[in-house]
Amino acid sequence: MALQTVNMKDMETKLEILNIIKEWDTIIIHRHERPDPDAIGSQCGLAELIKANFPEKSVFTAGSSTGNLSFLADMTPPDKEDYENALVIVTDTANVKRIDGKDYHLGKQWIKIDHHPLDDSYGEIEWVNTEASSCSEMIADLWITFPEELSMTTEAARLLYAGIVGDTNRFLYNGTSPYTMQITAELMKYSFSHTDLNNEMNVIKPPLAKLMGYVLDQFSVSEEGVGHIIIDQSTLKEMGIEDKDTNGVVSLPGSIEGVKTWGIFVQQTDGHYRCRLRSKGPVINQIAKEHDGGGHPLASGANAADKEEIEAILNKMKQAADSWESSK
Ligand SMILES: [Mn+2]
Repeated sequence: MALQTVNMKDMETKLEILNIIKEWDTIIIHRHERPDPDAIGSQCGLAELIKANFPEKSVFTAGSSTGNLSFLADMTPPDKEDYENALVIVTDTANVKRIDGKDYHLGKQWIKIDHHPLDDSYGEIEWVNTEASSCSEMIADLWITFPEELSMTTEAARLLYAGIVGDTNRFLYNGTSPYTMQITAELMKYSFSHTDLNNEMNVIKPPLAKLMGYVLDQFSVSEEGVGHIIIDQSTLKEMGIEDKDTNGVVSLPGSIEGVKTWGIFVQQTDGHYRCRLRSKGPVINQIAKEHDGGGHPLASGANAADKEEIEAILNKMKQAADSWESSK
């Protein structure tokens, strides 16, 4: 097994995390709300690894049910008492307020493992690797780094593979590195069916297919190359779609000719708009930060109180697109 070259990055932190995991009998793993495959893959992949290598430990996975992604894993939630003598690990979650399962603070020790830019420090140990494609890649990296101490299982490999495929949009996003491909190749040596898994991840429910049609039809692009669409509550209701299902259309506008950066603005039940900002070059996370959000340079989330604030965000994106164009 094992790669020829172990990733030496963050070696001390990885060793520290492995040692802390060994010390605790009870380990509770959290991830972010509205989970995506990487949130579940990193959380449950790590849980599988720990359970397989340290069978005497009690390992729990906390957070709301996984809904559409239950083919990946179901949660094994702890009771409140389980936190009394537990290590809490949070994966794939940049901000404390996005942690799913609000009892995380009851644990006795706290570790953060994440690949988002470091906005909100938390945990006694923070392992943040913004070069990793996904948090699942980081968990696989932990395994590759300590192959004598951690052996992989087919189920953990399946979960970590799903997380990497999810966060890289099937290896298309710029976070995909040669190391991502090497790690994925190692995971593919385990005997899960990646074809079945990919097929399951690619299933689109009919209401989402309708929304995709709506987005492609109604989407507009400015002369600066900034695309946007606003989806209001009445449209969601008409199509029988909930906000959480709109994830499936976020990458869609990226393939329309001339689009450099784009925003999908979905009205929430309280009237405000959840903004998903994406980019093929212009940096947009600073804009997201100025509007109650944050994230990666090319993929961020924000919030807009009303259409005027959406307009303000779009104007900043136009400036970002222009200055990116002139810096080329
Ligand atoms: Mn992620």
